Amino acid sequence: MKISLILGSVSDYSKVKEACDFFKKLDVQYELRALSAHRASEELDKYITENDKDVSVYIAAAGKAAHLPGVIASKTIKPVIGIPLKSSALEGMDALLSIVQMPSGVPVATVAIDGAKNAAILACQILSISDKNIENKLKEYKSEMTRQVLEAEKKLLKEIEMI
Ligand code: RP5
Repeated sequence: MKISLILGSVSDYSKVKEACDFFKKLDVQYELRALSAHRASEELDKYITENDKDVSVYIAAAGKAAHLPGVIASKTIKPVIGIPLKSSALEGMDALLSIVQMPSGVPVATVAIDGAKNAAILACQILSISDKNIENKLKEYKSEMTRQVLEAEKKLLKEIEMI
């Protein structure tokens, strides 16, 4: 089983690289495709039909009138995470509203504008329900995050002479 990360355009790659880096760090299998819902709709449909049985979670990233996550959600019962991207004059609000306002019955779990890393973490959390190895790696990741936050707090408090 794998994570499928689909982009609305190859121009979106730089915005999702941190998700790819996170998957590599945790050694989680993923596949990257760029299949626009508007400009490659037949290829997108074919890809989902042929790969759905092997996909655990879809992540779809798109900017502007971002219909990609919703279209994918209409074709599968696997969880779909949408990443609205800032790629137009509307600063990503267009993509956010396009992705988050799904009709009842067809959910897309929407992360923040340009929130690729959280999308990757959420996808791994979904996989961790049935994968102990990913669960352990996520626990390590969260512990390290907490350690860094507390270290940063201590450094600040020392700098401003509160401790
Ligand atoms: C959206 O339009 C894509 O997801 C991308 O964010 C934006 C621009 O795409 P390109 O014109 O660079 O292919 O559909």
